[in-house]
Amino acid sequence: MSGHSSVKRRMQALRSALTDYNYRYYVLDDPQVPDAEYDRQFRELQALEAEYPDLVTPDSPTQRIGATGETSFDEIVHRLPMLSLENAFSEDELQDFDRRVRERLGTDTDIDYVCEPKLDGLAVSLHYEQGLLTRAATRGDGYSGEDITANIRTIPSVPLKLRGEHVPPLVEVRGEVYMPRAGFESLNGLLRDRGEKTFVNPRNAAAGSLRQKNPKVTAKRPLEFCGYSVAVENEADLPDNQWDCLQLVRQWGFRINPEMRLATGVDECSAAFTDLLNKRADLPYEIDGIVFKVNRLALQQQLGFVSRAPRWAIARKFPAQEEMTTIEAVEFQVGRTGAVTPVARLHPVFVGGVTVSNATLHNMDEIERLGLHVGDTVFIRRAGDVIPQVVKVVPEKRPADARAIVRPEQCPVCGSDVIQIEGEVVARCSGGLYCPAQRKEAIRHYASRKALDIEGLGEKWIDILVDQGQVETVADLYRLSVSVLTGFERMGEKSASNLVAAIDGSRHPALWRFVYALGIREVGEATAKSLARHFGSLEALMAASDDELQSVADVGPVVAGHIRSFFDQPHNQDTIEALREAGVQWQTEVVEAASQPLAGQTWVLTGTLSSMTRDQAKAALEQLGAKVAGSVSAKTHCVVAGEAAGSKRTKAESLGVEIMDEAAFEAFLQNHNITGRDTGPV
Ligand code: I6G
Repeated sequence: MSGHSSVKRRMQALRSALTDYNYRYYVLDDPQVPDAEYDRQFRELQALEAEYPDLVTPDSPTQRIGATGETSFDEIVHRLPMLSLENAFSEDELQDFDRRVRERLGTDTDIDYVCEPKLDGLAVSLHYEQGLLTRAATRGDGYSGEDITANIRTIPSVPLKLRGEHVPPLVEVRGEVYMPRAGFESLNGLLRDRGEKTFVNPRNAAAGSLRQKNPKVTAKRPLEFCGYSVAVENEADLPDNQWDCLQLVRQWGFRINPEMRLATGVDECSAAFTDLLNKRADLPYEIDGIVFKVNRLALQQQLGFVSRAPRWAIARKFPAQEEMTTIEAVEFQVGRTGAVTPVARLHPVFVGGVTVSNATLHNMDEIERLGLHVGDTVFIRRAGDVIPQVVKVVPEKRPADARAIVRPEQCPVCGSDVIQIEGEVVARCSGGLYCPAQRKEAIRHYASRKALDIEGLGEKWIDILVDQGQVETVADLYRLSVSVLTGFERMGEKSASNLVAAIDGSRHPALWRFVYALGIREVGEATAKSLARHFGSLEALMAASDDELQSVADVGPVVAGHIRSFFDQPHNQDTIEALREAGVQWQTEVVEAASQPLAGQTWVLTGTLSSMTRDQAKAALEQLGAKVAGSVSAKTHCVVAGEAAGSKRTKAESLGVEIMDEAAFEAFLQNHNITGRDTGPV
């Protein structure tokens, strides 16, 4: 007796929770639980109702085909109800389905099934009268849906007129409206940039896009349509099996799913399931399972329907890509380039086929946008091979002791200041030369060709030297000896002495190369050259105020901020001092303002020059103070056009920008006492 009443209470709780979830999902567009959780509770209620039929109530969410949507679109009553599909969550459930099909048909022979990916979108019904699209409806509660004709007409893969000569007078094509992954990512990126709420998944995005009051908004959304069934008034107008019906749908101008295939018997269905599951991450759209349909329409008719689903079809579901869990902590990681990234530590959860216990949070803006606290219940999404993401917080489930998330002021790895320049979303550790997290990247950059050009010091050696504790900062490179290096496996005497010689040869770099080699954020080759020219010595650059830095061409407030915070870190200062002590002596530059006649000007090189290389021409122009850009604009001062100059020359002509041919350019350089082949450091 008490068992019966506790079952009754459980059923009541499930009914009320499911009704609430439906309302949040369909009316408020704001799901409160992931689909997988909804499905679990729905199935639990279904199972209890099957066991205790006297406890079924007419308002139970199981007693309707689907859920009611918002009523602000006109209502359309479906000619034939739009059913849903029975789900199979295991191999056993699929085998059971096939057995039931064969039992009902009274046959032992293998059944032919059409296997089709189940797109994660929204089912819609399209009506064509005399070949013309006349109305489109959502599934709604299965008996009537919403009139979304105006929005559907904006989807390019929906034909407005059916192709072909002999189209039946009334055709209904059903299928899925969905948003491909790439479109979903760019839409969410756009919404994020605008500080607007993003969509949890492509299906949510497709639903939100279809329910727009203004079709112009829908038209901008990357929606697609794929057909999966067809009905006509006179059955004789259709082939006698599902496969051929879909070929006809394709001939009328629809997209049908290219992954569709035929299987004979349930074992081939299982193989199709495994194949598709393996392909899932590579498909350009999301799928949540595979649908198996008895191919012959006569057999479909014989099987008929049960409550809300056809007996001749089943959806074998894939592992859910969204689940719910809680945030146990948020930690901050430092990447190779110093980016300080928050990472959520999760209560482990099985999602997208694996157990997940960490999720990236990208940056502090993302945490703010989500309104995330430690202790929160969240939706985790793991789609394809991408890193698991937190896509939604459920504020109703926030515990009283939830904690706000604060970005650390100091790098959790090296203790240097963490800097976030205004207008930038990423916070960074400013101990670039010293921070262990950035060590390898700092050394790789220092040794790279455009920096100190230490030949032979590639990533492989940097890994070994750092991992073996021989090198912590770039200054340690100068202490390496042939005997230390030959101690490593696969390092012969000759390559060891070559590497030591290459390191030794880097002791007297031009100032700009040294400044570039420090790896200050956003200080590339051109900016390093401008800084070297302007300040003449490292001491002057290190002591420069923010205003002085900003007086240099190319240096705005952001770059000036990066330079200042780099030189302000004691660890970076120590490393520069250690370099000096190790015998590294950058050359001081004395550059008179008068020798920079092109200062502030932007030049463009195009076509082939016969007397010098592109790099030589660039170096010569930079020596005269010009910035060399890759494209022509109204701000370009002059274009040097060599042989076979093309569109850049044409653009310069149309903008009235001065153009110099090779002879004029050579004369120009000679006038300034420069030969194009002079590529030495400026
Ligand atoms: O919701 C659905 C998705 C895909 C379907 C469906 C389908 O075929 C590939 N087929 C039917 C018959 C139904 N729903 C009712």
